[in-house]
Amino acid sequence: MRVTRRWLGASGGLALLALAVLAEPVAAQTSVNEELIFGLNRKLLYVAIPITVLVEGILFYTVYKYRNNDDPSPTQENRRLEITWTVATAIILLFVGLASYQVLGSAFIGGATAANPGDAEVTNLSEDYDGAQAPSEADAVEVEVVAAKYFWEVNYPQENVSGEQDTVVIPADRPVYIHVTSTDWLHAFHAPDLGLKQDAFPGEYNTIKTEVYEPGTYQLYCAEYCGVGHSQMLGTIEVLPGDEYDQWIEDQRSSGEAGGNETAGNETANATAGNETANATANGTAGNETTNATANATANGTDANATANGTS
Ligand SMILES: [Cu+2]
Repeated sequence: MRVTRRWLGASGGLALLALAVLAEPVAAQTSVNEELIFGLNRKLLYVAIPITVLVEGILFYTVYKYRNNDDPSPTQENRRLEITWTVATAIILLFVGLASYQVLGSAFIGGATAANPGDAEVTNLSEDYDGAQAPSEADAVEVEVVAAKYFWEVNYPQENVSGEQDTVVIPADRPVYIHVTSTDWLHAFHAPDLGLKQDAFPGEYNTIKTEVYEPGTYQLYCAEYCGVGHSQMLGTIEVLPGDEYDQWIEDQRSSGEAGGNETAGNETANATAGNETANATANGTAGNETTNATANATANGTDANATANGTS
């Protein structure tokens, strides 16, 4: 009776496992990173499932077959069996090692350094830190993401576009290098749908490389507990088709040069300042009126940005 129940439990478990694997939709790959990570996951599952089935099968067969054996004797040495399981295990581990190495050694997963150890300088970043990896491709796009409590500042160092907040705009089908850093303490840049994750350390840059296939909007999270505002430290990654991205960058640049850009209810202003750094945040609620104003200004004799949102 007990054995029957175990059999039922076991076959139920295996059926669930098989269902989980089969039911997993073969979703369209969103990025190279995601493709590599889930490709490895699938490869390893193809190895793990037969092993699980084999081991559990032998286990339950043995339990059932010897259920009435009141006088068990230990197994005698079986050299052939020992050699078989040693060799089989070695082959499996070799496969797992090689498959993982292929993915971890890729610039998209192991860091841009892995495939591009050159020391080409990344210029025009907002902080004077080491660690940023320069692209090896001519058409690559570079984005600087500076984490701070509790928002993401996004700059485009090669385009002289800076001060975007919480929205990372990148083109599809082009290599993108994201230089991640922090101004206060630990944060982590995490976009699970794109297979992107990188720590944001104060004092250094970490570069992640990606190439996204699917234009769209993806959620960006902070994946390192950083304080009371951590759960609100969200952003989005807008992936635009290549030509739309070029147009967008062009718009940002010209609005920056014009010194101002206005939309109803939203105001963005860029000013030029001498040698100063200023941060101001003001929130006010009065009667039926809510006003949020955030101003960030960083200037090395270059520029200052102010963003103001008002709803009334
Ligand atoms: Cu955080």
